[in-house]
Amino acid sequence: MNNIVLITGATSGIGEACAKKFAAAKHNLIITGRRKERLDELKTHLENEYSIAVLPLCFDVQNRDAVFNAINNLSAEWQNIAILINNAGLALGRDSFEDADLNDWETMLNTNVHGLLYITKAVIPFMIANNKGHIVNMGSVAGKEVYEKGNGYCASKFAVDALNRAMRIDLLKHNIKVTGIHPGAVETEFSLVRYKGDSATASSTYNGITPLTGADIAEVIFYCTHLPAHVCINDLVITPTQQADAFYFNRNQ
Ligand code: NDP
Ligand code: 8X3
Repeated sequence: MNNIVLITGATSGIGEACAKKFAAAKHNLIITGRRKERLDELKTHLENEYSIAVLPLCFDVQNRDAVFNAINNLSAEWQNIAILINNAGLALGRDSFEDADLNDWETMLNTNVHGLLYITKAVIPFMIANNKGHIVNMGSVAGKEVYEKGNGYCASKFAVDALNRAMRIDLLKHNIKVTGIHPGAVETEFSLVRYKGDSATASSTYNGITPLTGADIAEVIFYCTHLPAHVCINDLVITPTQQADAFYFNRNQ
């Protein structure tokens, strides 16, 4: 099977939008996440709608053994992964450093950094064997600038930015493209997760702006991964028009 795209965190938001975008272009997909029902629903929907093959893999990216078990046990036809979208991730809390919860920090670092490392390490042997591949790493404006009460989340996304650059250097000899995508405000389940179910605070994140959607980011990732073989976009920062960077917003009054 050709054209296989592995998308982590495909059960909502940007990952789910990527799954729909790539499915519409007839890519076969491996989709991952912890919520099995959502994975199964998405598989059924995409296979019926686009006549492609979808393999759902349910695991927590923080669990190193679960990641390697899932990827190492792929059948030969699913090993031919052309594109890996390292998207699974989260923010937890928006607290000043001295008040922040150690468990929140550990979960963010274990998911956003360790999880990305495990998945990538498990997948790259297939790309190396093919002498080609494309890895897309989901960073953030939070990985470009540190903001107040961003501490642990910013640290995790600065690490993603560093890993993105490090991978590009080390995997150069294997003809593997590496692209960092760094969005600003995208309206997904992200803020609801960050504010632990407080929907009023979560929705206030987008007050007075038209935020990006998961589909906007999926469009950009699709573009980056469909350029000619000799072209690699290294790094992109994408914000809503009403957001300049991690700090400055032009909110409607
Ligand atoms: P969502 O909360 O909508 O989606 C997050 C996805 O990550 C879900 O599919 C979730 O699946 C998965 N995920 C989270 N933790 C784990 C885990 N431990 N193991 C496996 N999968 C996990 O948020 P977004 O779509 O917005 O976020 C996607 C990425 O984009 C994240 O890396 C985020 O940091 C980044 N980002 C988001 C921005 C935004 O404003 N929304 C801006 C910049 C970057 P499940 O719960 O089923 O496991
Ligand atoms: C999500 C964007 O600004 O909330 O990564 O950190 S921000």
